[in-house]
Amino acid sequence: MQNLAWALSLILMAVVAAVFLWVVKGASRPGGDGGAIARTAFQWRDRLFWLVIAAGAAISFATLREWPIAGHAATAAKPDVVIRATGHQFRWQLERDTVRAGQLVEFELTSADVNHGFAIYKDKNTLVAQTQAMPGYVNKLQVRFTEPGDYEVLCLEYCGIAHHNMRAVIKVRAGS
Ligand SMILES: [Cu+2]
Repeated sequence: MQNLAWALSLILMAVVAAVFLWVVKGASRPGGDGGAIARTAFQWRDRLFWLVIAAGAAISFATLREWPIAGHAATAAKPDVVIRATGHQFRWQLERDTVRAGQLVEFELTSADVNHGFAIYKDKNTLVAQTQAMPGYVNKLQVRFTEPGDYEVLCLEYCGIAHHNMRAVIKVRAGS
């Protein structure tokens, strides 16, 4: 479904771009009096237009090539521990809740009902990592806990009346 939506979006974007280029190509040049100045202005506008397009393409290519979220596809390293986790209204179900400091832990997140936000906190206010837990999808989140301690898991997506009760604890023991 997602792939179909993506393909349709690409096709529609191509159609819009083609219509746009066709209109640009067919647009008439200014004529009449004041022609020389207007022509120069239009020439500059044309050049600037293509310059902006080229700059936009180059900047997009340079900045979007690397996926900015760790733990996806080619950037993902092989984890030491995999923990399957499921969000429910209104609790977290973790396959295991104890790991060792220094291990690369991969959470495989999904949801049994609605969207939840799986967020791992160190202390009260430091967000360590987060991703969405979505029904029908498995989202992978890789985390390397460097410091031992208790890490609290909270829900970052308002998912219903007892959303605030969605708490779990990941215990990170000192590494061996
Ligand atoms: Cu929630």
